[in-house]
Amino acid sequence: MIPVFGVSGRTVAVLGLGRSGLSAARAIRAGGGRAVCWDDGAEGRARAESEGFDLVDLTRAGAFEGVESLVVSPGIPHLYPRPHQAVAAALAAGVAVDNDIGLFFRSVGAGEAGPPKVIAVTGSNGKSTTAALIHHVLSEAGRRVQLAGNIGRGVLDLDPPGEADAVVLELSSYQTELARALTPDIAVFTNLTPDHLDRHGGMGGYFAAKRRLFAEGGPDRAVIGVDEAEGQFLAGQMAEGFGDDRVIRVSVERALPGPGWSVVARGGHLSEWRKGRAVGEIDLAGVKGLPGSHNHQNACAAYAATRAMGLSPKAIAAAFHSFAGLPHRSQLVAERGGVRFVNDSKATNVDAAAKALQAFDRVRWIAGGLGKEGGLAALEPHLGSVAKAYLIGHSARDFAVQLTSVPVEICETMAVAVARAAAEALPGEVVLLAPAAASFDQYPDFERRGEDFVALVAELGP
Ligand code: UMA
Repeated sequence: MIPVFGVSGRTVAVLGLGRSGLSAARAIRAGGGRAVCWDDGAEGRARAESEGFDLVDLTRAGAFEGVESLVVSPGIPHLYPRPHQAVAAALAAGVAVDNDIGLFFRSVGAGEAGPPKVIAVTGSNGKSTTAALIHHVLSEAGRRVQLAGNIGRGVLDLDPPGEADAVVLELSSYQTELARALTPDIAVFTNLTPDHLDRHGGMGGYFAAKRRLFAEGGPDRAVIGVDEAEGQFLAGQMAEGFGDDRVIRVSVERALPGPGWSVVARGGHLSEWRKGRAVGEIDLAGVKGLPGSHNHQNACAAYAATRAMGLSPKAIAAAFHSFAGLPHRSQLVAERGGVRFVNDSKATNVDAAAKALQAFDRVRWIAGGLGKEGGLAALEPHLGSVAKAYLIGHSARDFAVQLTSVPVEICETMAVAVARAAAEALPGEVVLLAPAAASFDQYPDFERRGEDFVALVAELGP
């Protein structure tokens, strides 16, 4: 655990007692502070109480008297669509609102061990795979490295790192928006497509939240996907000129001419360019853990970040080949009678689902859940590979109305969808779970949804 710096003898309120909140409370206590905790759910409160933390209902009048700051969990709205009642009370009382990421950056390296190299990854899609891949490449190269953040481990839960160590953080827009300190050495922006718009007051707010990772005086090195206008804009703002080595541009759509530093993947071939010359390359076609063009974008970003850490193209290529991929992201879970079953439960939005669909030639597509703002219109150009859609969850009927160009069947549950898709799939086809929707109508999270798919596929037998 990383003890929080600067809280000794002070009281800090913690709202939300899940993975990030509880680890923050423990780290505040380890730093000599008093954590007063609250969670709207009885389970969260019980967890904190069993560890001896004081519970204070932060929504009650006067709850912030004597409180230095409020640490808020990422799943709790701090501004849009409206601040949680406790956050609103803290803001009204002039109490600083922060999160575990802000506490991490203020505390890491504050002790004698010195600051580690911190690589922070954000973006709409691919940030988990990119962060995990950077972690894998660095550890294969013999570096001492830890991984945390949105990927599932609270950042304050890490072992205190020293100067020779590296830390890789996956950061969501919820986390970057709220953190009061945000100072990575290397910052990575994979891509930007609409997501979480209700939490950011629209697309501008969403981009602004992600951009905070690249604020002035920010990272030594910025790795930026430039296949959308926002990435191009950000790269343009970060670079002094086109040849500025502080920015590494990444694309999977086009060559990037000019004297700058760039990493490009086209036709399954990754190449690194500096001062107009190719200085490194990797054939991605044979890298099993990273199928499809969306994974090639992740590979480019991870390549750029680890090159910026001083690794050779050869070492990076060798590590790519031993990367197994992440659960719930283009995860091949079974092959049965020539039919492959692929779990991409993490495809919670339309863009991620489009990328998953494009990675295969002929797909029995399981989709649905809690559909997001904007509908499925953006998926239309990517439905060519879909033999049939098997629709589940709250949005099943709504998705059926929107999907006019492919055969559909309303299955309601995952069990029915898996059984129907498996029964109809022909050899060479892929049964793909890529919901294009959140999971919360039927599952606690996308992980549980993916696990259900995997278990149902296993029940199909050999
Ligand atoms: N809670 C309240 N009031 C509310 C809402 C929630 O008290 O109005 C309480 C819940 O009762 C619960 C706690 O808050 O006890 C949960 O907090 P949380 O939702 O922030 O979840 P954590 O367990 O702290 O996990 C968070 C991230 N969750 C979210 O961003 C929603 C995890 O990302 C992250 O792995 C973890 O911190 C460690 O850093 C998950 C996620 O879904 C994977 N991320 C989103 C995504 O990837 O799309 C952004």
